[in-house]
Amino acid sequence: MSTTPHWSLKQSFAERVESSSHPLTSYLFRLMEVKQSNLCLSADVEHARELLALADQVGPSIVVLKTHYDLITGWDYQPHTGTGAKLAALARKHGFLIFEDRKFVDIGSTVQKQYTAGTACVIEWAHITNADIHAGEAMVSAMAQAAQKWRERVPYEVKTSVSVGTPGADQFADEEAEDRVEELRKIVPRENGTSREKDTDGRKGSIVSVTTVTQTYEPADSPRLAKTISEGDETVFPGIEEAPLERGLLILAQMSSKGCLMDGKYTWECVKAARKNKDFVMGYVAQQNLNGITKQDLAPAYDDHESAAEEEAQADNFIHMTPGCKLPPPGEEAPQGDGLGQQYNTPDNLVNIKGTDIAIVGRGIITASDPPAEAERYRRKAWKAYQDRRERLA
Ligand code: 6AU
Repeated sequence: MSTTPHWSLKQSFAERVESSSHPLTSYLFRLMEVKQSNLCLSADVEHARELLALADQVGPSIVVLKTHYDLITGWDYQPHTGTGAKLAALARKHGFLIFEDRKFVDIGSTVQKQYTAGTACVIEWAHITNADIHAGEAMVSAMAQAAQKWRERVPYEVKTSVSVGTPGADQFADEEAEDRVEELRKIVPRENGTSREKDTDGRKGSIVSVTTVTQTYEPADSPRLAKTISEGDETVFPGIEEAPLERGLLILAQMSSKGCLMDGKYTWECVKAARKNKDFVMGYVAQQNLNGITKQDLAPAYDDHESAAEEEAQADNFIHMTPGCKLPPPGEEAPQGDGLGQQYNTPDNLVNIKGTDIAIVGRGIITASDPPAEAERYRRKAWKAYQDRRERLA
């Protein structure tokens, strides 16, 4: 391993804004500077109500809120008024990004659907998600492709109402109505936010069977949509503009759990996949900094017949988010594991010594008697670790 620390380890988050190849990473670095925070809350609570209350309380201290939607009871899947939309409103209010820790892993075609459709429609409300790439690099490019398609569609969304004729929309079986909406989506404007078949006021009628269906194109980020959210959070965090609509992926390159089977060869494949998909991959969930890393560092005996990725190592500016983070109890030096395989490190060890950027903390904050105060304590510790790293490597 090279003894010279990679340039990205020495730079401030502000300095890394410019050289980021992903708009969401640039935004996140700026947000981190504005809030003086490199803390992510892992909001693994039982009920959706608890999740929203926690996000509102802890929001000021964090830059990322991480969810596992599938462990939350009472998750409301409604796209404009459900839990995802409410979280998005809180994210705008407090200035944080939402990271759904879905750990996608499957063939490309399946992950595309899991990411952009289905009950949860993760892409609609989560700025960031992650993938375990044991299925191979193709799933990363498949997800990138799906995100790109979604991004092209998102400035305008279709609202469908039946205005003339019978039967009315409420008489369609749900599935039939969905099919009709899908049909209509095919003629929805894709490029530059303009309709392919030009219309005058954004409304267009088309005949479907005996029914006239009217589409209204409405910006997905319209404040009107936010008003349907009961948190009443049309307010926007004043320190920075709203997050860009681009979506980003973190590759799960290393895990914090005891006995994890992700070896150096796997991590090296993650590094190659990240370098190949810079437009979509923001960085890693990892236990160490991987910027500038080579095959020699990770898996010297592995013959992968590819050296191209190594040549790009110098340009790396990926962001690293690290779970398995906890402060030790008073009077103790090191945090203990959870008895279920989770291994913990302090923010100082992760951010200062191992060179990662964002500390992900779950139970360390959630189970505290005063979660907002504890989140502030973690924010200060993780930020100090980042400052100490810069000082140490200057
Ligand atoms: O702080 P904790 O231990 O309460 O929570 C850690 C959170 C959990 C895990 O599912 C997740 O971080 N996690 C991950 C992620 C983020 O992908 C990877 C890993 O290696 N270890 C880990 O704990 O929500």
